Amino acid sequence: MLAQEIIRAKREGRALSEAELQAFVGGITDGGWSDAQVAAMAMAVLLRGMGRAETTALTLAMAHSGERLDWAAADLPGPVLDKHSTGGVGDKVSLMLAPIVAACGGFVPMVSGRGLGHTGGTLDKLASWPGYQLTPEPARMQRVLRDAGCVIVGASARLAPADRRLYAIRDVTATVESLPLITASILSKKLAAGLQALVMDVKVGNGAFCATGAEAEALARSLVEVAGAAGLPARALVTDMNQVLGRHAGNALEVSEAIGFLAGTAREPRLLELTLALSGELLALGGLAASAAEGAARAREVLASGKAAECFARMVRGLGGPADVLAANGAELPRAPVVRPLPAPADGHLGLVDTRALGLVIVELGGGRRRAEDPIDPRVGLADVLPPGSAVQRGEPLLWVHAASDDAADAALARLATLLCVLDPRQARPAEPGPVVCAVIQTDALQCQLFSR
Ligand code: IUR
Repeated sequence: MLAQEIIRAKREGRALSEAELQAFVGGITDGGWSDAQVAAMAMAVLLRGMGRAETTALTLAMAHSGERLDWAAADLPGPVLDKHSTGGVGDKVSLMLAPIVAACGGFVPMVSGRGLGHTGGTLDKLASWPGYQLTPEPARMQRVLRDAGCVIVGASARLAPADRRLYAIRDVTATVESLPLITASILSKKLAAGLQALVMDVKVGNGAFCATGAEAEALARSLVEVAGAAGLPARALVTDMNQVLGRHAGNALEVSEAIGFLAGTAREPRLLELTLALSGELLALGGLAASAAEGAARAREVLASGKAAECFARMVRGLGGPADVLAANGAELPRAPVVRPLPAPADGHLGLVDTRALGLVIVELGGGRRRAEDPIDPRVGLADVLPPGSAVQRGEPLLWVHAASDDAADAALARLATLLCVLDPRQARPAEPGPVVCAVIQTDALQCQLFSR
């Protein structure tokens, strides 16, 4: 099958056969297709689209392009479950959801990515601890999963290798924004990880990849339908990303917020609501709760009892992080040498904020990457960020900048002063943040009870 003939077929808008899609993925994986051919195909898909059956065939071919994790031999006494987020500023939900689901009887082998752009990656957050093993040997990963119920690690290059090459080419050819290619990219890695159910958090808003509700819903539907067709029961929540999620954004700051959340010292209400909602959906999908509401109630119980915190501590210890992460309460995390407030310029209420721009301030501080090979400074970020709509008095901190130097703090504060505006209540109505969970997307055909209770 000639690559150029397959590209031509898609260019003309024809639906590709399973065999043609397998040839495409095979060519990506073994180098049989050149970068130019892969890029031309990506552009043809972006312009012509793909039906659900095509997207499913592409996703499965990519999932089978390398190693696949198989948990059957591990004989785990519960379902293997996972979560994916399309990424947001301050989104540290995975750090809490994995141990919550573990404490409820699930097993969560979470293969996470590094961040690129204005949203942070879970892996970068955990890399804040110097000893934490991001890519343990498979035997260690299995041991920690069995012992703690969850293990958050980086993807091995051998898992869905077709996605690695295809994503790198999409990234430099303006072909990232293709629904079928995004769907296949996200799901191929999750399918290769051998899951039994998946919950997805599709973010919408000014800090998200999807700016509008319609875009987010289309992506959520594509993900849920293709996952189902590929044999992976899945649901997606469309959730708000028009403000920083939780109080802190920045790697070590977010880990410290997650520890406080699990230990019960501070649970920011929107972060709590979203964490419970996603956990509840996943527990229900995995058969560990009769409904999402019952799952959320169970999640609340294991948070209150400290069981979720124990699972997190066991995972961190098992992967070489601090021996007792809860007792230390984040003390081992690296801290920025410069911490400065952004004072409110006047009395009033905080207006809506460009969340993506806040994320880019963290990148400028050194807490994110511009290019894949950039190093990360785990210490920096924004702390105690007040939510839009907050009533503030002149001089009160709107947030705190954690920076590596005075110069970096000055530059961040100057930029932030233009992003966070305090409105006079006599002239403008206070901003009213929308609900955290905007929609739940599931396929009616899928009633998945994997494990009888
Ligand atoms: N995350 C992925 O894993 N793949 C994609 O294409 C995008 C985000 I966009």
